[in-house]
Amino acid sequence: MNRAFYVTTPIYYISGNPHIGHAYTTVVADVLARTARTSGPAFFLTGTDEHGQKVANAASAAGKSPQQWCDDLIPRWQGLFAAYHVRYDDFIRTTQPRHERAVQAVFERLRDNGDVYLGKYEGWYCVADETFWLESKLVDGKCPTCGREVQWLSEDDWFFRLSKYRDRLLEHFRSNPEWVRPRSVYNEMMALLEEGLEDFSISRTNFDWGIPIPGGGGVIYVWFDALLNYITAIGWSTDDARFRTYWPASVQLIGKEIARFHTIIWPSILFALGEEAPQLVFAHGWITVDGQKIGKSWGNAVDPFALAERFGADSMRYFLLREAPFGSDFSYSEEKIAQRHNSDLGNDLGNLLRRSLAMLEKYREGIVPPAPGESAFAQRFADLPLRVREQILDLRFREALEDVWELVTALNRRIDDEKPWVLAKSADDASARQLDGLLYDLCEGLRWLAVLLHPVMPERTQEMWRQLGLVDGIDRDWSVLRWGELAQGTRTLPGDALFPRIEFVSS
Ligand code: ME8
Repeated sequence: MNRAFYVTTPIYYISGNPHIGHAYTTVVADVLARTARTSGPAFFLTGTDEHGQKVANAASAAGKSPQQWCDDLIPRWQGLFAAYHVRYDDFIRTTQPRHERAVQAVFERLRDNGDVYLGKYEGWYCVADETFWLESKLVDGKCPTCGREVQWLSEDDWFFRLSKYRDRLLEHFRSNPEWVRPRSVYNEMMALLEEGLEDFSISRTNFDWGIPIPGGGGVIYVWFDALLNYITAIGWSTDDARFRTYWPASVQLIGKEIARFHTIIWPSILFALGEEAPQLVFAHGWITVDGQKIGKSWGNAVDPFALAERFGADSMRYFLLREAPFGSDFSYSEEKIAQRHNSDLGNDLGNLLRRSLAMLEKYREGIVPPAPGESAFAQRFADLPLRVREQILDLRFREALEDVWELVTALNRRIDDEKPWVLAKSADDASARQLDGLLYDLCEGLRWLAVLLHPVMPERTQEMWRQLGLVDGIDRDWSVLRWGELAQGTRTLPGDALFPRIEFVSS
């Protein structure tokens, strides 16, 4: 079946300014979507989570209505993604009527089939995390996740029959050991499942900033509302053909702190609706500063706009994907970003382009010479595009970049070994042919690099493409990338440095 690739990010709480952690997940999704699009249809969804008490409180502190407050913040979020060269297909806001109507339809469907029922809720609640807690889970009487005070709630609520789906979910985990990655998160979630699951409240009556429960009785719990965005955006209940094209999602990206919502509650809601669980939920690690997770409420949030401005969005994207194996935490520092920018990007890649085009200019008037024909060099890299695509779509970004860098290194080494400046001085035909072959391979290698790095660095690779004298085709299908396709006679257009050096003075 020709199903489209569908990737999602969490929808972010709109209650504050975006930080680098939000850019991280969204950039990763963008890289996946751009890579998938080279071989078929792909759909990339992100958005904002706009309901709940936290948002209502923040709006009221700012003296605005919650809707006004959200509307005022949206440009900042969308601006962040634009600043990081993210190209999503849809941006869902949970206050949009398309979403609200579909969430109400889910509620009614599950109430009709008995998976949603009326009961009494009494227990602890953390507003900052919008999470209910059992007494036994509290740490010193406070929220175990964020350490804040919790409040006691006692209300008549609608409940979701989560307990009913435990066995099915356990079976799903057992027969699909790769559906939650990394393995550490899978194991943690399995342990929770083995402990047992309790039904949970999905309605709130002590505030009204949420989707009204059909027929009255408060508003729908913000997580129940938010999780459904992944299917309301693609036409669940309104456009079945579209929905079936995309669901189940290929990859749902999340930070590991929200794994329980996405791997236990979310698939159970889907099962209750008669739908399949997503194919993969990947719970990635945290970007930390001094060992602490970066978060908007922690006072250590780093302004992601300033970072993109200072280092360039594409260098930031490269750093985020290259710095750590995807899944692990990693610490962030401007020094590390500057190092990646200056070394991998400036010295290795940027200089390769600059040197190659300068030599072509000097020795062949900037015109691409004839292709050398079959070579061991071309042979060595023949499977690189498909290998890299597989690694990216398997979320092994660091390995993919390391493999691409083998080509960067090999091309740089050929310049050092074959010494074009010596070849250019000798008058014999063999040297001239060797120089032609080398210059051709350098340009062809750079063309490949632009193609393979395009999903990661969409803007800088476009500039490489332009300097190589190329116009269309940077987003071509990687499976038909062949060494030797670069046309003889192409006029290259050397330009400014791709990654100008950034002086970094550590404070
Ligand atoms: O949890 N490192 O929204 P949120 C890496 N609205 N990624 C980080 C990060 C960090 N330090 N900090 C945040 C919510 N993230 C809910 C989600 S989904 C139906 C509802 C990223 O604004 C990471 O993807 O708190 C994390 O899961 C997400 O932002 C949390 O965003």
